[in-house]
Amino acid sequence: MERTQVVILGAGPAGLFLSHLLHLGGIESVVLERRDRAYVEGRVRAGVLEFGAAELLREAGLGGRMDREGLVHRGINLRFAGQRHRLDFEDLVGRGILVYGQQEVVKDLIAARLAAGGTIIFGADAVRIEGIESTRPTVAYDTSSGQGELAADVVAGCDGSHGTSREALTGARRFERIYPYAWLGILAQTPPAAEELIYAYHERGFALHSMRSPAVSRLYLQVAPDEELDRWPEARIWEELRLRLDEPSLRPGPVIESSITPMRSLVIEPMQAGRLFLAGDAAHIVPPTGAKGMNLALADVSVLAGALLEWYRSGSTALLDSYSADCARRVWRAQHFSSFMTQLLHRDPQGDPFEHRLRLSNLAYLSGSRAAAKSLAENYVGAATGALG
Ligand code: RFL
Ligand code: PHB
Repeated sequence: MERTQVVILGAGPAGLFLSHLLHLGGIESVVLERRDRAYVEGRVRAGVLEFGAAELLREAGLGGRMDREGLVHRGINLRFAGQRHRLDFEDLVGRGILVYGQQEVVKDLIAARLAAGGTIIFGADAVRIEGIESTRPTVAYDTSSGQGELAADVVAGCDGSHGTSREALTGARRFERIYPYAWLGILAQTPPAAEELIYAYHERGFALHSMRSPAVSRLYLQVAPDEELDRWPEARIWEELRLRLDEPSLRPGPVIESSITPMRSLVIEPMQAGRLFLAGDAAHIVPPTGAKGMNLALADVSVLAGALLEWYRSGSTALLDSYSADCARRVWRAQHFSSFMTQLLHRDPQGDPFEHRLRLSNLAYLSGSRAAAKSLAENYVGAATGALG
């Protein structure tokens, strides 16, 4: 059986960043990833980095391409009742956000790990975690050429929302909420219709205008949770975006990628049992409306890496013991904010007129009151817990 110090399940932002931070601290790890490298690098997901998350990447020496190609945004726009209102985050809370695709973060992390001689085993599906209550847990994994097994001091479950590590975490509580909405997302070869993000609340449903570069737009539409992509030919998607976003400069362009994502909130607590630690989507899922998922994943593993380094250095388990509680504060704030943004901006599927008027009232309040706008800004940029700098 092979041996390493930390075995990490999953080469998403959480697993890769953890492996990188451990390496910087002189600790060896092996990353097991179910998919192949091209798949992982091509998967289109999140786009917004909080100020603090971008800073964490910079501090770890990963800011080069991010700062050259990432788009600095000072604020976002809310659109409702036929008007667009800008929330200027820099003015409200003194910081903005960085629009840089998750797949770019993942590419940068893989390149850094491989350049430093790190081990990422692609095509390795972790199937069994054993011995988490002992000092020598093991992970068995399947590859196309047979089964392998790794022994380690610690197992980090960074295997996302459909991984296996969550099931191995015995005795944890599960908090969950399902929403009656899904997002149809497209990546399109067309210049963004505006400089910043636009969150649009419309009688036809929510729409979001985002981007990846000056030539590539990322756009989303609220659809029913059981909606099928086949029912959305490109012409229908563009027409619906035109109606809901109401941006005269929105131009249809070739669609590079499209997918439908159901929305839910989930927290597993505590995020640890014995020598198994969960991080990122394996431990918690947020609906994407608050743009928090990738940021939470990066924040979790920076706490976990710090705790592991301290343990290897001094033998003290104090930081490992408080890992879950230390993360929970940020996780629950993000859960509340993501749930709030989701309820605020999505059309009630029953079309309840009372709900509609409540949403319009709150949107008007957020656009008109500096105190209300400041609260949203503080949460959006990740300053509401004070924990990310
Ligand atoms: P990931 O990225 O899902 O990575 C987990 C990895 O584990 C692998 N895996 C396994 N490997 C080995 N053995 C097994 N048994 C395995 N099971 C799974 C998987 O193949 C995968 O490579 O989780 P991680 O690292 O925790 O990162 C979390 C983020 O990916 C996620 O929170 C964000 O994408 C959420 N999200 C957003 N987050 C933001 O911060 N800002 C955003 O603007 C934002 N927008 C979004 C989003 C997610 C979206 N979708 C598609 C869910 C927009 C969308 C549409
Ligand atoms: C994205 O650019 O993909 C994006 C931006 C903001 C969100 C969700 C996704 O709230």
